[in-house]
Amino acid sequence: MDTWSPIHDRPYSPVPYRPERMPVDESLRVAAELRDRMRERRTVRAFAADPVPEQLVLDAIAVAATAPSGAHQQPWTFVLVRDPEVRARIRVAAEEEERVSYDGRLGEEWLSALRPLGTDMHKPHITDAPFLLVVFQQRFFLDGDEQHKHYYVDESVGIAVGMLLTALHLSGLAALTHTPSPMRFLSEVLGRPRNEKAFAVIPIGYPAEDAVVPDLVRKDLTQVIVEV
Ligand code: IYR
Repeated sequence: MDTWSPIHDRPYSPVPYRPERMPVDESLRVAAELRDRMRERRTVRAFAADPVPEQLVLDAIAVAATAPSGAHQQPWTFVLVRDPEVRARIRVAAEEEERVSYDGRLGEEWLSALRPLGTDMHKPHITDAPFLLVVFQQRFFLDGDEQHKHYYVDESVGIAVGMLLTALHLSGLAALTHTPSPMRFLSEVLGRPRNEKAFAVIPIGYPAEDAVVPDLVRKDLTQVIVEV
């Protein structure tokens, strides 16, 4: 298999793309099943200690890494943090930032938007979930001393994380999209290069037996679709 390297100086050669056409009735069945399964996805904040096969996480990352990206620059790095000591340091730093945030840095409007969810500065999942994945966005590509700008980085990495969450859910796993703010400490603790910026911290595992989630209601499709 080819190893990827950035292309600046020549067009990609066109290659045929002829996926087998799915019969419409099968498409409809798959789409409805996927819709119903994805309606069961919930953000989980309490994880069971039960081990998770690492392959499930690696396969979900593989799915995320197929996301479309600006100029096909694939501006993402997935850091799978195994070292318990590193995880402990991330938790301490994240809880320190969150304490300042919840103590007022977020501002009253933001804090009242969060109140219904009942979140607070405590982030036990950072150390307690079986896996911790930290997603970084590559703001530019570093080629020795040369820098090449990346395009649509937020959009590309956001799509990749959406695909990751979908893959995890369809594999039977639960996850939390945690965005401590500011996240600069993650680059330091994880030793990431200067072209990378933390995007999200994603604990992964099975929900704890006594896990609860807020009684949320999703918008009805009539509230999110406009047909013109
Ligand atoms: N980053 C904080 C606050 C927070 C912000 C939003 I917007 C949320 O949807 C949830 C939490 C935290 O993780 O607690």
